[in-house]
Parts: sequence; structure tokens; C-alpha cells
Amino acid sequence: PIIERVNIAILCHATAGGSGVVATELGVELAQHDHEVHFVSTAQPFRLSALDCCTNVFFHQVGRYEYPLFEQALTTINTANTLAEVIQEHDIQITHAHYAIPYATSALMAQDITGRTKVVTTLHGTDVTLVGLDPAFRHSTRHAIQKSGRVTAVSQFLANHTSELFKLDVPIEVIYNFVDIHRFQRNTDARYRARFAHPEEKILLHLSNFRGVKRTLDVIEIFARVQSEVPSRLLMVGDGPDRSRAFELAQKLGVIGRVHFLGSYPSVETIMGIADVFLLPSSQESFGLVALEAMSCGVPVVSSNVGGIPEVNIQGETGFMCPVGDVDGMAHATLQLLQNETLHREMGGRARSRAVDHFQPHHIVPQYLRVYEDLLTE
Ligand code: GMT
Repeated sequence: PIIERVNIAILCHATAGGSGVVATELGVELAQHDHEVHFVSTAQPFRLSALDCCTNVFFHQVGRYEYPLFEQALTTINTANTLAEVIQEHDIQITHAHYAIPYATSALMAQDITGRTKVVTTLHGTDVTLVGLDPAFRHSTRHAIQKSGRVTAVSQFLANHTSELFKLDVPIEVIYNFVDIHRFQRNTDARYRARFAHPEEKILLHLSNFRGVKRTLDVIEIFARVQSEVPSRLLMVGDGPDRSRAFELAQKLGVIGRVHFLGSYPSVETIMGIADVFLLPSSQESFGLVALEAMSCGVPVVSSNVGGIPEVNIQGETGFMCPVGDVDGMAHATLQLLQNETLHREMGGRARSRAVDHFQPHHIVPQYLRVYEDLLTE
């Protein structure tokens, strides 16, 4: 072990999203290495229940306080208050805020209240590239980053971009996301696969929170082109604001019978493991954890080439990348994979190897522990 047992509070969004997944899985990994982990959030993080948890993981719910004078929930303050109690009661040495808004600010507030704990902030993407840049949050986000004890980002792209955008004086350390390669692997259960497709049909998969940045409509456009040449099905997993528009587009393009909107699906690894190609045409993606999960399942990824995606998906090796909005290019890349069995098998194999060789918990978690250790010994 790098450091002996540490008491850690983890702040994260409980809703479906990569930052919550990373925070949850990091917490569980830390607990398995005997650290004491206290999650603080407005609800139980969505992947926490699905995991076989240890006895040293705790969840503290941030309460909501309604008062006619307040137009909206004051989550930042409520979180700081609950966290301050947790810090005092459980002697929290490290507070790890995942997603700067509002958690880095809440963590600093709780640090101020208690006069204890060190704050680590992990930037995940839209907290900087979208929400944090909005004039509504710009100054408070910069302040929270500057005042954190240590700041990490999930890709080199995000680290560079944040430093430039906010003209920071503090360094940002890159710590990539990780995947459990034993959970995320090929699913060879033919009966399970038969629920979604006939044996001669290929399966394309998209999984996201269907927000604007995911370009869910592009997924439908790509599929419409692919299915006219190769018998195939598209599985749309997840839910969010663009779901209805994607459904309407699938109807308009006459492919609705072959597109399956499955909603939120708890066992994502089971369904990822039967896919032939994973589609991720996002307009922004600081890392693309979902692409890494697909790669771990041996599924080649056809994606856009934005943000941190090229640090995960390697062009021509683990999949293909095209400029944002290039649905013809992405359809062409998908067809190349579906029509060439050797290429498909080799790319899938290299995708899996990349996850195995570089992105396992034992490659990544010690990097967070080193950050904690630095802070605790300075
Ligand atoms: O995707 C979002 O809208 C927010 C965010 C989240 O909380 O899931 O996702 C970001 O964090 C993930 C985990 O680090 C990254 O894998 C995603 O690429 C990143 N999303 C964006 O940058 C759009």
C-alpha cells in the first residue's frame, strides 16, 4: 500500500453519468483496500447499489430544505453542511469532490467550517467545458479549482483546456478513468443475444444520457445508412432529453422497427458484451468512459474525434474516429467493420487489450492514492 488506512469523503452526482460512475467505483476500490469511504450526495449514487459493497462504505444523504423564500434548492450549502458533520464525526482526512460544480465549492466550504480535511477536486468535463464556462458559474468554478489542495482531470485534453480557459496558476494532474475488465467483457450467451437480434444480424449500440452533447440524432442517421447495406439492429440504452427526438427521427427515416429504445438498463456490461460496434458521435467528450467500457468488452468504437476521445480510442487500431457531425464517415467506418470479419476481430481484440494493459483499477487507483499521500504529508 502507498498509504495506510485513510478516511475519505467522496462527493458526486447521484444521477446517471460518467462522473458518478467513476466516483462510485473509485470509492469501492478504495474500500476494498481497507480505506474508509463516506459518500455524500443528494441520493445514493446510481451504481453503488449494483456493486457488491464492502462494510467500510457509507452513504450520507444531503437533505433538502424547502422554505418559501428560497426559489430553488440550495444544494451547495446543504452539501457543505452535511459534509462538515461527516468530517467531524468520522475524522475525514481527504474530501474528494467529483465534478467541480457544486462539489468543489461545497468541499471548500466544509473545510472552512471544520478547519479540517484536505480537498481533492477531479474535473470530469462539462463542469469545465460547458457549465463551468457559463457566466453563471465562471468565477466560482475558477475559485474552487484554484483553492483545492490538488486538482486532477480525466484526460490530458481536459487538463490543458481547463488551464487555458481559466488561466490557472495551479497544476492539474491527469488521472485517466478506469474499467473493471472482469465485469466488462465479451458476452457469448447466444440466448441473451437472441432477445435483440437474429443470428445473421449485427448489433450496433449507443449508451448515454441522451443529452445534446451526445448527438443522439447522429446515431440514428448513422444506423439508417448502415442498415440499408447490412442487416442490423440498433440498441439505444439510456434516457434523457433527446430520446423523443431520436425516436421521431427513427420513425421518419423508416428504421424504427430495427431501433430498440431500452431505457436505463442496470446491467450495462451484459448488453455491451453482445454489441458488434459501439457508436459515440459526441460533440464534446473529455474522456468517454462508455467507450472504454465497450472496448473492455472487445467492441470496436466508432466515434467523433473530439476532446479526450483520441486518448482512449486509437484511430485504425481500436476503432475509427471522424469529425463531429460526419455521419457519412461514421457510417462508412461502421460498414468497414461489419463487412470485414478479420478487421472486426482484430480491432475488437486490440480494444480489449488496450483496456487490459492501460486502464485497469490497479493502474489508476494508486495514482489517486499518491495524490492523497502528497496532500497528507505536505
Ligand atoms: O457527460 C456529461 O454530461 C457529464 C459527465 C458526467 O458526469 O457523466 O461526463 C463526463 O465525465 C465522464 C467521466 O469522467 C467522462 O467519461 C465523459 O467524457 C464526460 N462527458 C463530457 O465531457 C461530455
